[in-house]
Amino acid sequence: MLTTRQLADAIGVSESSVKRWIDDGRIGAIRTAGGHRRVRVEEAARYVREAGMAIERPESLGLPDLAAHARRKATDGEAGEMLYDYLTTGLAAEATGLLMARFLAGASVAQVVDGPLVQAMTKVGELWRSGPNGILLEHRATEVALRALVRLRALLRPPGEGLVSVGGAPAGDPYVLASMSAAAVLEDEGFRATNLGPETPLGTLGLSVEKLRPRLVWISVSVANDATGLRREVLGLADRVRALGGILVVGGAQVDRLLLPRKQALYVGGSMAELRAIAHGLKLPAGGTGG
Ligand code: B12
Repeated sequence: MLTTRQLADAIGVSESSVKRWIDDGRIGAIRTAGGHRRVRVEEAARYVREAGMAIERPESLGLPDLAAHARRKATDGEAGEMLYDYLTTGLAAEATGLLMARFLAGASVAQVVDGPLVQAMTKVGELWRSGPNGILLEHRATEVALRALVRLRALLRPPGEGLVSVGGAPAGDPYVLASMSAAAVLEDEGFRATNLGPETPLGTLGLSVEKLRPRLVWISVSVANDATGLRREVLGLADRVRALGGILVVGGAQVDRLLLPRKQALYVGGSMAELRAIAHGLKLPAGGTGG
């Protein structure tokens, strides 16, 4: 929770302005027992994005350096190159700062992932051909990117009353970033997201569907060694999800190998932007999206 002073310092305005914006409802706040206004970091982030403000002193919000990135106004390609350098040299704070700066400047989580993160990881993916050191860098880059994503998720709206979603990557699939990204994208759309992560047997995902009754279930497929078996399992899960009133969205680098049919309540998506659009459709009044 931020004090009005901390928030004012961070965005470079007077404390009285922050108090006024709270009192006229532009910034959500709670009152302490002693009557002081306190603002959640997620609410501060929402306000900064919507008002198009710059965070001049991110350290007041406990955030890493954002100003350097905010000033650069880099394209997705340039940001991807920078991120690649941060990920492969282990600069987690810089990687976090880059992703956050773009988000706070108004990009959606989907744009941040589909853009710079995928650019950087695609380049990381060329390293393994040059030997074991490449695989080491792949692991390290993934770890650094994961830390940045976790911190970005902390800026997203607190879950509250949002629609429920759950997902993961199937057994035999060790990839962590895609499923974590899906969770962050859904949270950015106001969903409550439970990421079961990599190596989740689809039977286990099915059990959590029965328990949580999600409106949206996602599967991220980066490995499809047994495409026929996985296809069968995915279709089985799709039936279970549909029977309980939800939809299943399947994506990931290897999803095309499953040759999934067009089916009611089963969607195949190629990017985080598509996941976001599908999720957005679910929030519209009935009839908003087709099956
Ligand atoms: C990190 C990484 C690894 C790490 C994974 C660490 C971890 N715990 O996550 C490790 C070191 C384990 C690894 C291992 C291997 N890897 Co690897 N890996 C990668 C790398 C560099 C990044 C993957 C990643 O996280 N991307 C970031 C995410 C966010 O992007 P994404 O997965 O592309 O997802 C996007 C879309 O698919 C979509 N999406 C994803 N999920 C979902 C879900 C839904 C619902 C929707 C709608 C959309 C969606 O949106 C995302 C954003 O646009 C890729 C390179 C690349 N081009 O992707 C290679 C890559 C996937 N690996 C590859 C290879 C060859 C291997 C190895 C065989 C050899 C090696 N490099 O060590 C082993 C095999 C592992 C196995 N068990 O099968 C190849 C695969 C080639 C192929 N087509 O089969 C790639 C493409 C590298 C390359 N250019 O050769 N790897």
